[in-house]
Amino acid sequence: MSIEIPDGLTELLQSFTVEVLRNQPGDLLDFALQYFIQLKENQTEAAFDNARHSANGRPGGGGNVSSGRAVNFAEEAMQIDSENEEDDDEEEFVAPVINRFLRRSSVCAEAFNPEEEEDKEPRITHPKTDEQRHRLQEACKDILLFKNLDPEQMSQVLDAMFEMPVEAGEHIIDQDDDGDNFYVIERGTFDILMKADRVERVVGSYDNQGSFGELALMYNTPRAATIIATSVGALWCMDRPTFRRIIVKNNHKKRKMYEAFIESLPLLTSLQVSERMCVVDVLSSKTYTDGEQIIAQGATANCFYIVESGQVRITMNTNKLKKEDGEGVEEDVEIAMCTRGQYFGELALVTNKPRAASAYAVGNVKCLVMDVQAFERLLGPCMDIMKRNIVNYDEQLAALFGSDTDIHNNDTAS
Ligand code: 1OR
Ligand code: 1OR
Repeated sequence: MSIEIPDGLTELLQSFTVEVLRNQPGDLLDFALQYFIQLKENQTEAAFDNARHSANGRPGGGGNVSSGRAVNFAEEAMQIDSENEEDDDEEEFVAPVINRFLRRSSVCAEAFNPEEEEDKEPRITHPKTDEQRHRLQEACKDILLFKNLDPEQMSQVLDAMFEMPVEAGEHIIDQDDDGDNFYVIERGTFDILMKADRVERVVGSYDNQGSFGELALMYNTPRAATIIATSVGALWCMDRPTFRRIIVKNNHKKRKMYEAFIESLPLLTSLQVSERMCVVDVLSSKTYTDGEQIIAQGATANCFYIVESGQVRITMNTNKLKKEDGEGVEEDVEIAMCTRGQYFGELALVTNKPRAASAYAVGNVKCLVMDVQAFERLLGPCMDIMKRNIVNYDEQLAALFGSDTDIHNNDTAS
């Protein structure tokens, strides 16, 4: 006699088992009861949501709830733990439904006071398969805003994030809207558009990496730009309460930690104090060991660096510059040494060219790193100082290799 396994049973039990293992509930029966009630409620909510999205012409975001498969219910499910991480509160598992596409109607009136906001909001978890978690970790590994988080905070961030497939042409963010989510790009290309004098134009783009949507959440301001997908892609989203509870709180600490250092930087003297604090918000600290390459000559540039501690050796491959008589040994020549408070990696961002030189750590090095979008948004007033230095590079380069050498046209991308 053959017994037919109902469609979805395996996935349903698998998802439930994963949740039991993750939550380690004291009362298994009670947990099961709440879990399955929650799944049922999620199914209803998500079906409603899908209907709403298709009415809006927006894709349903991958939640194929109408198929009735348990695995999809589990993807939709969200849990909110109660406040204290160390408490034995897993027994009190509550899993109210939060619609992951729900947009907050108004957030701009809220004050910036992360200490007051501390842990008021319940903790949010979106269950994920191992495969999803792996993809999420890959997408997040170079996100600067996450670099300063401790392992516990990072784990909460990963728990809270949820996946959102996107279509080409889809508006992820519209300028002037209120901020709901922060987005990390897993794949896909996106344009950044800004309105000036009622004319909207593309001011930048993201190519399969990076993140956006942090500003409205950090500063309780309307969205500063429009972000449109220019290909099919996938995003990971973090809800506003989690972003504020973890990232904004962390920024508050960062400001205290770096205030004096940032004030001391000659490069930033043209910025107002509040602007300098905004610079701190987007900087993250990266460490390098002796000999580690920080920048590769010829590579595409997407970051700017300030040395926090240690020394950074800048080298130039002379054969790459003097290609016509480039026979003989490839030679890396040291052209500069950067120490605490000095910056590097600005040239390629200013000229929009590949990296003109390489950078290596000498001993243990700590650098503050900023991405290209933040560099363009915040360091405009510092451009005069940077350009003066770039003229110096040109002069030194001409003195060393002849006046026809041009670091702005370094087309040695490897
Ligand atoms: P948000 O929450 O304001 C729009 O929503 C997002 O676009 C914003 O967060 C940033 O993450 C992202 N100026 C403002 N926002 C930018 C910019 C930008 N680039 C990306 N975003 N730029 C200044 C242009 C004068 C830099 C353009 C390359
Ligand atoms: P980047 O984005 O091109 C390499 O990445 C960085 O090395 C570059 O920005 C500068 O920040 C830094 N010429 C070119 N780049 C230099 C130089 C330099 N010094 C530091 N960098 N010269 C040395 C001048 C003392 C002239 C070459 C002889």
